[in-house]
Amino acid sequence: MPIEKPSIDPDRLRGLLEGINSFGFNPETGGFNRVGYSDADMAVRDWFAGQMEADGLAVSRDPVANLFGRYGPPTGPTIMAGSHLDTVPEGGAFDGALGASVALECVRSMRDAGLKPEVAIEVVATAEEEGRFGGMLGSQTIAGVVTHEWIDQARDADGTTLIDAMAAHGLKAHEAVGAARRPGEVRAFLEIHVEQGPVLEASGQPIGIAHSVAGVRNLRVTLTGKANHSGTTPMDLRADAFAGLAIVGHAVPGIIAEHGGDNTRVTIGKVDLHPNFIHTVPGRADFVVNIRDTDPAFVEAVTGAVEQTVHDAAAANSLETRIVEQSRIAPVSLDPELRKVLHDEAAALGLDARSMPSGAGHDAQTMQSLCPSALMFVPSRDGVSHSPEEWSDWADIEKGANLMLAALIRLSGAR
Ligand code: HGY
Ligand code: MN
Ligand code: MN
Repeated sequence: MPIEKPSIDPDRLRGLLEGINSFGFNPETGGFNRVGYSDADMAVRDWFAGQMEADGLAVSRDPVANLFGRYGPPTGPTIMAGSHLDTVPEGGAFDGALGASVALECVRSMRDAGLKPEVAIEVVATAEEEGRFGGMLGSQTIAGVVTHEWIDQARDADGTTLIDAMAAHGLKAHEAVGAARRPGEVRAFLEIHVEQGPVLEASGQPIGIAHSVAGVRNLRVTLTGKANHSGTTPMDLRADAFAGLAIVGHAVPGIIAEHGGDNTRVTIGKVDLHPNFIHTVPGRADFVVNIRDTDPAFVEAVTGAVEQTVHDAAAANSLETRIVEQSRIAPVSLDPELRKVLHDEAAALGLDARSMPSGAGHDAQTMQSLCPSALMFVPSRDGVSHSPEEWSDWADIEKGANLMLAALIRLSGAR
């Protein structure tokens, strides 16, 4: 018989998520646009900070616009729970926003139940998790792994620098270095997130508990040939940048088969051709190759094979190449003791929880370098994410939120 525990208020949680999603909504597509350091991203942060202040939490921000809402003892160690508020372009309603909302709803539910934590709980709404500039700047700042060198080179796919994007909102990017929380101060970091894949829906399980999180490597590639007339330039005299790109794209399945494994994912999601006109042979192709795997050896092997293929494709089409590593986030195993707490609390709630890898990157994988971190999933309909079609059933969300609540009560010693 599941043990009775305080439970969350699902209507209040839904209202909070809808409040977040009133920022950056595109009625034409149904997508959400709060890319890192956009006006919508900064506006939602002000709104979310206002929610936490109205709840009586001690609210603070760090130099990269991470938000913290503290509940419980004003000093001493804390347990963090949350996720990111930024989205990909035309993203979904749940990616990141669900985790920040559930964390605040759990604190609200503890407060309503008169539960006071022995160890303070911090609701965290992180910044720039989706990697507009390549990394996961919010959680990397908290964990203290951001460098001046990375900040200096950080720019988005359109060439906007991180420094400029942040300065537009009065933020100084270099202050991220040195804004880390002290090791030992943060006892744990917990994140709930939509699965963004098909596994839980297929298995009929309402909860996933991640044992590991895939690493991410982004290669920014430029192939430079010669723009020329599409009618007069013979095929064998071209230096066609798209022809080189096409060879790389076509080679991906073979590279994975030879150098990767079952969890290897390679995506070319952004391509810019120049001058991008129908009557001109492309003189330049700019694209990013996104490589992911839970096994670092596969990430290295596949990266090497992709780089070699780029060089071969360039040689075959008289192109110059430039490959810049835009970001490197290592695969991570998450804390086994925290995972056991989640599995035990799930069992106590009568929830069937699946232990599984995460193919998507998450703040929890970055936070694991600072403190024990945990990541739990609720099912995604058709496994879809990073799309306006993203959806999770509220019955599953309620189960996941109650599991987060039970884990926070246990870990914080709330009574
Ligand atoms: O792209 C990802 O892996 C995550 O959604 N940031
Ligand atoms: Mn996410
Ligand atoms: Mn995402």
